[in-house]
Amino acid sequence: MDLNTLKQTAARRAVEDVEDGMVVGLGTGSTAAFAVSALAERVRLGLRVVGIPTSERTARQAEAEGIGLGTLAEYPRVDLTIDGADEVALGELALIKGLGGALLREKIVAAASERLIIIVDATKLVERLGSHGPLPVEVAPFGWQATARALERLGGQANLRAQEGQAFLTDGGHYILDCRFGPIARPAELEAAIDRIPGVVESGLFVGMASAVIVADEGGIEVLTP
Ligand code: ABF
Repeated sequence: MDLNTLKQTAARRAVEDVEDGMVVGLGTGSTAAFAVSALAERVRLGLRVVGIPTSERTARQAEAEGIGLGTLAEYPRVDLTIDGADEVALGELALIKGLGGALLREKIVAAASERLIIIVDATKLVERLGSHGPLPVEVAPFGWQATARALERLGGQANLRAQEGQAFLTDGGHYILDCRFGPIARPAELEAAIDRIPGVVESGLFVGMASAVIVADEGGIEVLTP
């Protein structure tokens, strides 16, 4: 089974939890995009939902596929958000998110949600966060070099994310520093320390937020709960 089939399998399973009349947070990334498509299929069959997109990219996809969208101003309480992740720590189900560049809106929508369902293929599971890749941290462009130095004092090697020779800009007009911390022993403590740095807008550590993680691998689907 290829990776896309696994992502689609997890996405379809998550969308089964959506009920008529729900306000649904729509995640970002290739796995979440499969969930948007699966939800759109159900909408075409008569399911009524309002989608709260976590990025401009997801908003465009959802609109193109026929899902009606709303905002957190109109719907401050989200019933269920379905989103992907870059790494999932077994056990407490803490997450690294943000390689897709949408971590701030993803975290705002997740925090407004009754339930956050994370969908991943099994390659995203780790013993300790930071084992696979960097931790993305969204920062204000002003003085980002000073913010990077402060992150390095916490032990992370910070690199400004670039795209086509320019600093990558998030939907909110911020930069992203991809920080290599190596395996992270205490994600909640690191998240709190990062949040205290002036210039940090949000970190890609999502601790204590996932209600469930749906993992697809060759053997089928497993639903992990914290
Ligand atoms: C979003 O998309 C992000 O939080 C995460 O960075 C990324 C995962 O993308 P993919 O599903 O393409 O691996 O969920």
